[in-house]
Amino acid sequence: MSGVDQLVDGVLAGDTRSLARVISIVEARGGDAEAILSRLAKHLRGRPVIGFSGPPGSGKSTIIGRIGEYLKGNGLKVAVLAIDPSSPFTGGAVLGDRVRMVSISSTPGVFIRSMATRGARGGVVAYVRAVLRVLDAAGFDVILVETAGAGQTDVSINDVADVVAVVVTPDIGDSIQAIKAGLLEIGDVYVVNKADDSRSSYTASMLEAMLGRGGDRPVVLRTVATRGEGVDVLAETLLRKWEQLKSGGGLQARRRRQTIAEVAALIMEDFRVAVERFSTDEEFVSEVERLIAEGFDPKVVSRKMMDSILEWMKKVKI
Ligand SMILES: Nc1nc2c(ncn2[C@@H]2O[C@H](COP(=O)(O)OP(=O)(O)OP(=O)(O)O)[C@@H](O)[C@H]2O)c(=O)[nH]1
Ligand SMILES: [Mg+2]
Repeated sequence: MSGVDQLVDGVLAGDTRSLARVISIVEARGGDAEAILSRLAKHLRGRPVIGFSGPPGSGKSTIIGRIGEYLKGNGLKVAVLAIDPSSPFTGGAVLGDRVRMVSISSTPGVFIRSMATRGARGGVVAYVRAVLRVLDAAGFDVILVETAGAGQTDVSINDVADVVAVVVTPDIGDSIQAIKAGLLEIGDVYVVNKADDSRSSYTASMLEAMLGRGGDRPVVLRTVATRGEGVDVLAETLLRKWEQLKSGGGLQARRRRQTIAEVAALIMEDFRVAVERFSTDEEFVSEVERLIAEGFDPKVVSRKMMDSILEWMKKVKI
């Protein structure tokens, strides 16, 4: 049996070590990544991917930890993927996430993984979605994803999750810009966490007013994640929303959109790599210099060179 077969079989059999190893290969786009992903593709189950986004410190990890416990209590296998925007050099916040979620990380049935995406040069959405597919094929019933708020990370939660919860704090009223900065567009459910703060009902009403009226507007809920209050209702609301989306066709539409974005990201990434390598190629450089010397505009030169880059890409199989 080849190494790839062994790893894939391990993942499908629920072996956590094989799973961790496969995720590392996929994350690093290792040589076997394509073969592994192709083998796992036959085993996809399309289970819910629930995203959590919101300002730093709003309580995303605490909520995810509680929801993980709740779902596990209901007999579900849960995976958590924390996409951390913190520096990949220190890994501080990644560790922070691990520490705070420690109560569930040691419990069978909840698998936690952090991914550092900062510093990755492109195609990040594709890496994340590939890891999510691995988790789906591995048999988890629900996958919870944490990302930092809009604009603070390379990965927009809407590009990777089926249903999105935006987690804010009662003091968000003081920073309307934060809400305006894209948060109002991305959520299916809004959570005012830290509802042990007296301003939480005001903030929830304000959010409801800002989200407007109409059948399809997002729900606003309040939670005290540290005490687990409101978390069960939140978990049920998110799963119900997922079921509704699925039966109404919205889920398929979202996933199709995400897949197209993923493929586009991969194509761009391949082009970036090809152009970078090609531009240090002696023949390429002298051809460009020759054309420029002949008086062609750089835009015309780039068009002329595109064909040779494409040919070269086919030959070297980037
Ligand atoms: N008072 C109060 N504190 C809370 C509540 N939920 C979380 N916290 C605290 O808020 C702090 C941040 O919580 P996290 O869950 O790490 O928040 P986060 O959104 O994941 O933070 P980042 O990943 O750094 O963006 C921690 O000290 C939590 O204990 C709550 O409901 N009430
Ligand atoms: Mg966190």
